[in-house]
Amino acid sequence: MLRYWTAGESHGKTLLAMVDGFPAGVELETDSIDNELRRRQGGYGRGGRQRIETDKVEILTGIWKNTSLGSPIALQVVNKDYKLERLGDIERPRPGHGDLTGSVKHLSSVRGILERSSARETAVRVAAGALANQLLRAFNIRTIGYVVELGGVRIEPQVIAIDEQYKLRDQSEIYSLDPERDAEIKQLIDDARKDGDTLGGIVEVRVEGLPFGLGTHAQWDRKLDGRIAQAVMAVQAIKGVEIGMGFEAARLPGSKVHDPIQYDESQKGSPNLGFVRPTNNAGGLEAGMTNGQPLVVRAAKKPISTLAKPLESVNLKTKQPESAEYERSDVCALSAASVIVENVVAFEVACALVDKFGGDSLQEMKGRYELFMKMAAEH
Ligand code: EPS
Repeated sequence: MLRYWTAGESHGKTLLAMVDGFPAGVELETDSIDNELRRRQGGYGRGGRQRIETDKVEILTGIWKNTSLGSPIALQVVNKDYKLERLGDIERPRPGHGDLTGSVKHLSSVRGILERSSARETAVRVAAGALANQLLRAFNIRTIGYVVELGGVRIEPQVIAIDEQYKLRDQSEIYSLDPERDAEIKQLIDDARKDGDTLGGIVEVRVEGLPFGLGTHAQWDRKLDGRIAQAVMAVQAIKGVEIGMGFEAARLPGSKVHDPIQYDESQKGSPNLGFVRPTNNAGGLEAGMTNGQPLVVRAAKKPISTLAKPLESVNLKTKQPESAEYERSDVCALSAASVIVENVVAFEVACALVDKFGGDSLQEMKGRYELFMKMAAEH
């Protein structure tokens, strides 16, 4: 069973992820993890913190001669802006953040809550996901995340080959698949900044090259759609998750929703085993299992809750009305969210891959994968 936990505070010494159940024999490198960390720090609309940090991963354990050992892997991203001991408490909780609810729940300071609930923690979730992605690549499974809507403005994703999508996304400061619209979208963010406001939006993740049968129909807590929904919903500021057609499927008759099944002999050697679908409204998942089609997940991110023009709040000591606290923040961290959601989805897909093909070693997983593909093709 592949899983991970994280530890660390936004302005504490360090951030850690402990990855358990990662198979032995995977060649690991830090460049691709660092690349994701760099992308997470970027995107238009980020705040001052990202000019202080240059996030880099250290793989502290579970590795020998650049190869995973099958033992727990501890990942570290050190905070340059370590100042937790010097920071005071805040008295005017920010609506939308965990300030009020967390401090009441733990009978604690607000500081103790906001430092852990900050989206800074996603740096090590991205590191864990990017590590998992190195396992996925050994099976030719590829992931991409991009922005499809920002501040209510839709940016239609171009349906083209994934290599072309990577190129377009990496040209866009918004991390959308339409860099030509960057100027228009950046203006929205600039306007929000001028108004002391923040903006959210929607990101989409696609995963290609998935075999049939990751996840299960048989038990609720191992259905892959449920696993993905939990992982994505648990990213800071995410308020909605859709798979495939998502909420739109509720508005249409079945004849316009379900993806017809066709067979194309020429594709029988590919992960879809020749079963092609003219549409992919299911988003690659039927009954909690991958169906050989690309996985498509969307996540809705609310605007960041720290506003330069603060909202109405209450002083926790006096109980008198006062404006919420303002601490340095971002105007829009949606591009970062596209990186985070891509990587948390990658981790869940890797978990499902390990569940299906065994997690002791890459060699064994590959053997079982090949055997399954052969048996499924003959089925
Ligand atoms: C973040 C780092 C934080 C915030 C942001 C995410 O840095 P600091 O608090 O030092 O400015 O910029 O946190 C939030 C959006 C939040 O709501 O807490 C990061 O690295 O992603």
